Amino acid sequence: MHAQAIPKEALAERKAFYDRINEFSMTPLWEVLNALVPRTPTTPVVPTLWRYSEVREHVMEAGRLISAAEAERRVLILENPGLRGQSSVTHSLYAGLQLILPGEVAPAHRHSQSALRLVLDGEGAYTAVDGERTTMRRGDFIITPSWTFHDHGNLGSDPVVWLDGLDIPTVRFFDAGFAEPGERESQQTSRHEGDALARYGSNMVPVDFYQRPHEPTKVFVYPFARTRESLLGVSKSGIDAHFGHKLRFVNPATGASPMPTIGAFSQYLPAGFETQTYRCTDSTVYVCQEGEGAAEINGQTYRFAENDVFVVPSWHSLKLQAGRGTILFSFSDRPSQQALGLWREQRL
Ligand code: GTQ
Repeated sequence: MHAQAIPKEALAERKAFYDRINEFSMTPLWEVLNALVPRTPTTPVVPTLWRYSEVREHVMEAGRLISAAEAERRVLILENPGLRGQSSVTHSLYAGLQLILPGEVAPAHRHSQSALRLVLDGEGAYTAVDGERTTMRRGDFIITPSWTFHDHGNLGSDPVVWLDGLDIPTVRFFDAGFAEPGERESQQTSRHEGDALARYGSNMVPVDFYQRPHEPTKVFVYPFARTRESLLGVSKSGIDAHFGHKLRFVNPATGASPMPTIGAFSQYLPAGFETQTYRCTDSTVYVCQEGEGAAEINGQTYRFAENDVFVVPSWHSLKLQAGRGTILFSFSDRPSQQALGLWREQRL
């Protein structure tokens, strides 16, 4: 920025001035202005890939070291290498791999943080949200909106692993976090399994039901079987050059994101398909649900297989390639950015 060199004495005088005002908790804007308002987004988030084949054994080992009851939630946090120590996978979001062993319970609680689960491995677990249980099947996308009681349990004979995505860093940024334990370990169910999906998730809602635009959805499970059917259904018509066949999950009553702080998406890339380059301001966490392929992020290639998780940071260019037919789930803070009028994208 500074075209001409500044004399040494002037610099020393400024430095002495900065030291004096430092006592008053003041600091000069002009030293940091360009970093504060960059011409294009900058981020400490770095592209990262967690291979499930490499991390699964560590998740299982956690199961030998601590019970779900003692841990409350037995989770290995996926920490972005650019944000170590901050329990963050992107600047605004948290991700972790949660393990629940046969017979275990992760006790009921609620918090202002919103959560999503994507079931990766094993069968027989359930999540209960606000009085209703749902069996967790591989690929299912399940949500626990802000301040809803939730507990998890495993009634089967396999260890069950899922990916947790929460808006913990977002809520921390606003210093707006509250939490409360439930009265009992496993909440009493007040509705049969499938009630919410029948009532709110079948192109109809109860006759007297109305939601304001940003209220979270009453549908708390988006079964993979349905998602897959929709993706394959739309794939019979034209394909988008940047996204393949990509759908976003919605609150069916409003068309808005299922939860206000986290957006979720699923896309199908046919075998051999390669996307055009794309970038957007929401750092995004991807999970390979089916198939395999490669993500080229700012020119660097990451090969992924089933259950692998990878992060594409804000304003990094992304090109996806599918080996076999591939289904990618993804989530980001897009609805927060859109609500604040900040979100941008670019198709290259
Ligand atoms: O399942 O309620 O990964 O409260 C972090 C915090 C999971 C949960 C996490 C949580 C949960």
